[in-house]
Amino acid sequence: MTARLESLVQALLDGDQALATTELGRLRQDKVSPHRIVADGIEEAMARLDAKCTVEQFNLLEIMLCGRAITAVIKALYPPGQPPPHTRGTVVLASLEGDIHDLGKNIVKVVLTATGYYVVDCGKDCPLDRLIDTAKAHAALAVGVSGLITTVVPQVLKVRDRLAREGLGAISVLAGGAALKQASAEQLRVDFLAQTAFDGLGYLDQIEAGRR
Ligand code: B12
Repeated sequence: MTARLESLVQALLDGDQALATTELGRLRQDKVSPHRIVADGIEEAMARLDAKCTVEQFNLLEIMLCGRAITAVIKALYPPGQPPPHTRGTVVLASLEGDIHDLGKNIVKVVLTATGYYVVDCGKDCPLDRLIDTAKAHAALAVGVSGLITTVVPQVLKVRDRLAREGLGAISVLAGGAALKQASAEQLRVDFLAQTAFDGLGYLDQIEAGRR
C-alpha cells in the first residue's frame, strides 16, 4: 500500500473527517482510482476496526467517529446521484416501526456500501409493509433489520413469514442490534443474528459465495 493510502486509513481510524477528505483529495490528484481507494483505503480501515472490535477493544465513540469519517469520504468520492459501484447483491435495511434508533443500522449501511453491496435504506420507524415491498421491488439478496428496543421483537418475528407469503422465501433475513442480540436466530425466526456489522458482512459474503 502507498504511504498516501496508509495516511487515509489512519485518518479514518482516527475519525478525523477533515484530514480524511484532504487525503482523499491528494489521492484523486495522484490519479488513484476510486476502486483502489475503496479497496485499499476504506475497506482496509474497516478491516482494522473489525480486528479491534474482535479483540474486545470496542469503543462506541471511536466506531462512530470512524463511521462518520468513512461516510464523508464515500460522499466526496461518489457525490449524490452517482452511487458507489456495486459488485454484490442488494440489501434492504431498516429499523422497524416504533424504533427510532438508527446509529447501528447506519454503520451497517456504510460497511456494506463500502464493500460493494447495494444498500436500500428504509430508514427508522419503518412499517413492515414498506420493508417487504422494498425487498420485492429490488429483488433483494437479503433484508437486514436493526432492533434496539424490545417492543420491536413481535415485528421481527413476522419478517420471514411475510417474505414467504409474497413468494420471497429465498431472501435471507439478518437481524442485529442490542435488543435482538439477546435472543437467538431461531427464536427470532431469522437466518442470521449478527453481533456486529462486520459479522453481518461475513454472513452476506457467504451467501454471495454460495450463489456463484
Ligand atoms: C443512542 C441511544 C438512543 C438515541 C438514538 C439515536 C439514534 N439516532 O439512533 C436516542 C436518545 C434518540 C434514544 C431514544 C430512546 N431510547 Co435509546 N438508546 C441508545 C443507546 C444508548 C445506544 C444505542 C446505539 O446507538 N448503540 C451504538 C450502535 C453502533 O450499536 P448497535 O445498534 O448495537 O449496532 C451495532 C451492532 O449491533 C450491529 N447491528 C445493529 N443493527 C444491525 C442490523 C443488521 C442487519 C446487522 C447485520 C448488524 C446490526 O452493527 C452495529 C455496529 O457493529 C442504547 C443503550 C445500548 N447499550 O444499546 C439505548 C437503548 C437502546 N434505548 C432505550 C430506550 C428505552 C429508549 C427510549 C424509549 C427512551 C425514552 N423513554 O424515550 C427512546 C425512544 C425509542 C424509540 N421509540 O425508538 C433502551 C431500550 C430498552 C429495551 N430493551 O427495550 C436502551 C437499551 C437503553 C436502556 N438500557 O434502557 N436512544
